[in-house]
Amino acid sequence: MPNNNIPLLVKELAAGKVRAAARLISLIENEDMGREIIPLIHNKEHHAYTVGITGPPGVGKSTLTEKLVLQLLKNSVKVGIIAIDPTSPFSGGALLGDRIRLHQLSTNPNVFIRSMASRGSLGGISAATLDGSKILEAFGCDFIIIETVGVGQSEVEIVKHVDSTILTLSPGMGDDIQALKAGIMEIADIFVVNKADKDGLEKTVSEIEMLLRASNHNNFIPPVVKTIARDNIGIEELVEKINKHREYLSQSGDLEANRKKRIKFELWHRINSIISAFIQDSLTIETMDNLIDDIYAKRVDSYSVADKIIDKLINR
Ligand SMILES: Nc1nc2c(ncn2[C@@H]2O[C@H](COP(=O)(O)OP(=O)(O)OP(=O)(O)O)[C@@H](O)[C@H]2O)c(=O)[nH]1
Ligand SMILES: [Mg+2]
Repeated sequence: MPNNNIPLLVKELAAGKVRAAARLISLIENEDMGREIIPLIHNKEHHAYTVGITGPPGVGKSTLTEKLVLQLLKNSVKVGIIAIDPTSPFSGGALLGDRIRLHQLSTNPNVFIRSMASRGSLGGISAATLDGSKILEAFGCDFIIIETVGVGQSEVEIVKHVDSTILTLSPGMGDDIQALKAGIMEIADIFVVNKADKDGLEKTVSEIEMLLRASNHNNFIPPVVKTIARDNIGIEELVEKINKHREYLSQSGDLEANRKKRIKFELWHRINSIISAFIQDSLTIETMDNLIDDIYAKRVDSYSVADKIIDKLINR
């Protein structure tokens, strides 16, 4: 029977037991137990640096992640990887996880790999993913890499939750790059053009640089790194650029400011969900139906009804 003794699991997590980390993340993801687990975690000294890797399907994000992690491990750090699977009714979101588990990282004791579904509503990234990365931080990871597929608005929400965002593209994506203009160009901290062995590399790089010049980057100009992830080429430079961005964030004070912004966002999300659950619990279906009838018949308006519901709850 799987272990559900949360205090014990949290203790084992602090001691670096992989199985405890895995079990706790499952409890958070599948049983919605973040509320029970996260308050028990007290690892005040340790901060993990979080990196998001996003980009269109098949550009080589997982290959890049693997090589990046191997490079980071040279400085003997502990790395956590969360691969976010788009939840599909067919795959159940397990496909990427299976694939990523196949490679050589999965046997390294300093690497923790986890695949999680993208369902949920913290703006594209699930609340469970955020709690999952808290578990990995408590587990002692120095770096946490989150891989997400896609360049649509909801997928790139990842940037609101990590310290550095890497947008991965590949040669021959002319039209796609044009389409990226809105939003993502402004949010990526580092651009990677992977599959640099393919035709059209320089064209893609110069298109990105052109768009970058036209967009809004005041202080930190995102570098464009060419990689051949498959052959481990360009990865050292990528690590260098990540470290540079990290340094910039630390020195400018943005690292702390951005993290506090994320805490604010998360805190409001929690407050809002607790309040709505509370209000929903306090309203019977019958009361709700009556109120709807009243609004329908124009006896009253929805603003006044909402105010009344809140007033009643606060003053009772
Ligand atoms: N030619 C070439 N192929 C590469 C390179 N890097 C990765 N690939 C190949 O590209 C394919 C897709 O790689 P993945 O790492 O799975 O790409 P991904 O972006 O994680 O894919 P999804 O998670 O499915 O979106 C694989 O067959 C890789 O071997 C590269 O630098 N050059
Ligand atoms: Mg992948």
